[in-house]
Amino acid sequence: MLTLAIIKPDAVASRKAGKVLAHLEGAGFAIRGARMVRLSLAQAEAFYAVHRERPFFRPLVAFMTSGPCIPLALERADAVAYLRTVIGATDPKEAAPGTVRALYAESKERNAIHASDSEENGRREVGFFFAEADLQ
Ligand code: 3AN
Repeated sequence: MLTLAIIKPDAVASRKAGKVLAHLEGAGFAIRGARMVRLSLAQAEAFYAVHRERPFFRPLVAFMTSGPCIPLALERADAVAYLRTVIGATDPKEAAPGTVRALYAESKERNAIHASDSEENGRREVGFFFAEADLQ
């Protein structure tokens, strides 16, 4: 099963992308797709469309377009649920010790990594960044 992760602009800017990637591989994920992209405003708004009405939508879009990020298509058994466990809670102050966000996130917004939250969203989000032919 595939899921989508994004190493967010904060982690790329602070040169933690390699550590995050190593953590994901260490957790048993195989990298099937990887890119570095700078999201446009329209792309970030479309990706986070489900959050359009939330108070953090504008700052979230501004942050996600502030610099390059690294979308990853990751494969593992039970990939979607397992990656959620590996990244930890949205707010690093609440994230379990040893999770990606506990280790590398700066704040609830600048929180190092995105992960799909359901199998349906996983399929949609992998398709947002990768054509079938791009997946290895
Ligand atoms: P998660 O990334 O843990 O699935 P979501 O889907 O609820 O969290 O939120 C999407 C993104 O929006 C988060 N990764 C985080 O960057 C940001 N976010 C969520 N809730 C807040 C909040 N209360 N304040 C600031 N940013 C938030």
